[in-house]
Amino acid sequence: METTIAAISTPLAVGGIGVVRLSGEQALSIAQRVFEPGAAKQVSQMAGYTAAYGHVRDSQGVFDEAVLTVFRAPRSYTGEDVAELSCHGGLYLVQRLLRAVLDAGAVPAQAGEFTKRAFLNGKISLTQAEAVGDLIAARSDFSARAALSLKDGALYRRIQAIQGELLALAGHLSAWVDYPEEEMESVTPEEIGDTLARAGESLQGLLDGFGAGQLLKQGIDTAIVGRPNAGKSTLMNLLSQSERSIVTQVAGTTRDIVENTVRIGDMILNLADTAGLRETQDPVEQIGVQLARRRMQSSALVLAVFDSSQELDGEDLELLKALKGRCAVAVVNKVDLPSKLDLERIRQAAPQVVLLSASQGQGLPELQEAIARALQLVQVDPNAAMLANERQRSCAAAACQAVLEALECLQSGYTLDAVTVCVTQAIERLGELSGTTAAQAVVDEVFSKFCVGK
Ligand SMILES: Nc1nc2c(ncn2[C@@H]2O[C@H](COP(=O)(O)OP(=O)(O)OP(=O)(O)O)[C@@H](O)[C@H]2O)c(=O)[nH]1
Ligand SMILES: [Mg+2]
Repeated sequence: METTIAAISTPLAVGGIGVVRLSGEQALSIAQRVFEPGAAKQVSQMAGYTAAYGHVRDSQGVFDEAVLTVFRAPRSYTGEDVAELSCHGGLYLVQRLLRAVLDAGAVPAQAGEFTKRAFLNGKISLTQAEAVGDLIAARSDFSARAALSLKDGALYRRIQAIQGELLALAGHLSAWVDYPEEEMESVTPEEIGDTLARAGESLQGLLDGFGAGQLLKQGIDTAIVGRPNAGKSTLMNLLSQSERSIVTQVAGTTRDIVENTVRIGDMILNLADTAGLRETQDPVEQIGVQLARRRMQSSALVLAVFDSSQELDGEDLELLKALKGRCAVAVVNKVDLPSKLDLERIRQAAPQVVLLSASQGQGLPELQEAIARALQLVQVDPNAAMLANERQRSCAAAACQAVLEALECLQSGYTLDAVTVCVTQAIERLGELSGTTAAQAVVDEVFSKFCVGK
């Protein structure tokens, strides 16, 4: 018999209510042991999607008021009987309630075990289960919308469609291989080629969108660089809306890298404010400058800050050169002061140039737009089918590779056996992606990343 699992499903923190969730065959009988309904209700008689007010008790007696919500199999999150006990939120009460249900026969749920049961009971696909994790982890509107679309099955449907076509093709192919003498009027080599090419394109489309989607979800590593005193730390603070970095009029103020994650519109930027770039004798500052150069190299986006009240110097020109071919925005700062710098020179070197006063906030919307343009991410549609993580990407990449190999076999006149082998491989990889044929280890790995109680 399957165990009945229990866990605290709300954060372990002080709050209005705290929820202990039970799932499994014994969910209602265990709930009955710890919950006393207020009215003359019987827990065992409660229908699905109903709630009852009452009290919770353990061996010491009644310790809180609670509401019991009942979900009957298969119409529940996990597909099993589910009971949710909501008591007052608070570290002590919720843990005491959990202990009470464990004493009454439940076993502690593993991380993600509720969602894993939903998957094993066929309530959701593996990609939809992953979406639940993504939804919980979402830090921006884009991430939340992308996760919701994954949860709604946008990716699953796209994968199913590709898999369906390949399965039909594999059927034709194996008939052909098994009965070569029969006339196969239904498919021609051209049609096989077309089907394979379509599947390949569809998979390639998903793979192409992966990088941009990931960047938007996890944040874009962004280095703020430039000469000492250009206003890098002031820009950091402006974007952070707080005094994150120390700002002084002393050139060489910032030494260590100061990091902060900020949300700008739909984008998450992992900002790094760095030491001003210059030749210096100060050993501490030297290390800071080295760190700054290295961070600039490893970042996906560079915000290069120039002081418009100063003429461009050698260091500025070096920086402009280093921006070539990079995803970068030249930020011409201190435009509230009389301008001395050669703006044309910057415009020639950098594709995105923004005039800003970091201390006064003027030019911030333009900076946001320039960043979006530099990243060319504005056209990523969070509602479209999108690969959500590395696991999904590698399955899709392997499937795509197999499809291309099938196409190659077909075009170079190999036997249809060879084509069939490749198509079968592609189907298997897609099954792994959506979870229909995923190995136990893969499934376990997916759910181990969840929090307990989900
Ligand atoms: N007028 C004006 N002053 C600014 C502006 N932005 C920054 N400053 C001033 O410029 C000076 C240097 O600013 P910081 O932000 O510390 O410059 P930084 O680039 O971080 O300098 P280091 O850390 O030394 O490399 C401070 O006195 C700021 O108040 C601006 O937009 N307008
Ligand atoms: Mg600074």
